[in-house]
Amino acid sequence: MSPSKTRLSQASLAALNGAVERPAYDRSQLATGIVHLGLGAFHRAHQAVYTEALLAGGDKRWGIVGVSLRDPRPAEALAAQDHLYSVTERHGESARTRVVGALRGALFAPRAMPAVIAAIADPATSIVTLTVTEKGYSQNPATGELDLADPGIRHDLLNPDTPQTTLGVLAAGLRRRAAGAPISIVCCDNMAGNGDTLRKLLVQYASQVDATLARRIECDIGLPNSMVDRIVPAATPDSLDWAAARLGQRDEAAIVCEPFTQWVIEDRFSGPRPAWEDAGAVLTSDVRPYQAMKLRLLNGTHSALAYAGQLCGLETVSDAMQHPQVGAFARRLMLEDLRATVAAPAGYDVLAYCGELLTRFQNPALAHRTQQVAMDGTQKVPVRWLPALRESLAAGFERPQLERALAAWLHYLASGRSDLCTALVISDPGAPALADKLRSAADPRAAVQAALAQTAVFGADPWPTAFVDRLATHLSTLRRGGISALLGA
Ligand code: CS2
Repeated sequence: MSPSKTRLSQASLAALNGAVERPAYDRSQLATGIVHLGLGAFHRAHQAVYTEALLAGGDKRWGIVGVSLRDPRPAEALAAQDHLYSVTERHGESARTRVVGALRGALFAPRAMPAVIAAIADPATSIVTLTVTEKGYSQNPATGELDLADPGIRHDLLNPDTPQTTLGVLAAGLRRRAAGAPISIVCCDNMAGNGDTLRKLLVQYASQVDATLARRIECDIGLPNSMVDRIVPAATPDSLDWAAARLGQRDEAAIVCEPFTQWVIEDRFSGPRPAWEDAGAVLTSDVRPYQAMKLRLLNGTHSALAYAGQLCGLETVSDAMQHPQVGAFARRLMLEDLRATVAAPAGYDVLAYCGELLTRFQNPALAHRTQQVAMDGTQKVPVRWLPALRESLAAGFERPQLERALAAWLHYLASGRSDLCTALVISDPGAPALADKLRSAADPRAAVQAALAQTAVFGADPWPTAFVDRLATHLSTLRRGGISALLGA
């Protein structure tokens, strides 16, 4: 079959390959009830898919306007195809493809700020959802407070009507909103207490701009915590070609992800909300146990697979799982060290959850690159590894696999090369400062001490000397023999 040149659009829906599911409802009847900030693949494969089920069920209030804050490409690709895109769920040989119609608009904020602010201020909007990644909140990861030295925040405090940051955009929209129009903001990023954290940061930001707004955020706006889960690799030229063959049309915003999906949301909204529970979300009074379980077991193990995988020259998470040493290390890290730090949410079998995670990581149909998961480690490690490590050390427990993971990350940052001597692409704005400290130290012990003194990553509380010694031993093993020496030891 020759590759199709037809681009996915409203007019081309009828011509899609037969097995592809498509919106059966009238998209022109949708209202915009949701504004989403962070128009990456994750939102489109997760919250938008839950919302799509409600639209298909006849509740027309919840069309979505998506906003990109930094990257113009998603909004451009989506605008060229009437904001339609496909999601294919793949595991092994099985695949299910549907076209999602929930998106009504896509804005690139730097070019459309008045429209973004107006969308948040519109009384018909009663939900803002967010996937802006951990670094999108201008938070000092160690103190948890708003980072007033962040250049974006400094810009926005001086120019609150033309903001650049997530907090600045939210505050500008909320300020223009009538006080009596209730709204909820649902943070969908991988952070513990994500809604509570956002409320604190938004209040801290708003109190510098407008005291009344700060009070409204504190008292009137729903900011539920939520736990989101679905493995959604970034698209590649290959995944776009694969999707085009399946659709019979080009979709430059196509997503290929895993079938698994989970969303646990704290039932603490202000004003109307979509009945996401009808689409499989769990609404509950306490999300924290779910967040801790997911952040530590899934994301914690994912990061370890990413750094060990990068050092071994392994391109994808499933390659890393198949590698004898790296795969065994990841299993022990999850099942022995991290599992011991997790209290199961009511009715949960944590061992079964771990088994399912390991199967998901092995999904051979996904090209989930270790380089993608390795990004932004200075933001992720303080959420995924350090709380478990601190709690364990304080209670007198060693976590040998977690310590090896931490040493591997430090070595990855300092060496910038895999064991095969290929240069690694490290994408993390916080990495150079940490890498400099590690590199300029005289020996492994001094390097570990200098790294742990980076309070923005490791916090201000001192670390036990025996722990520092163990990390230093691991680092010298890594310097001498690479990751295989560390994992083989
Ligand atoms: C991953 C997550 O890139 C990463 O850091 O650990 O994006 C992970 O795939 C999702 O949280 C799964 O829900």
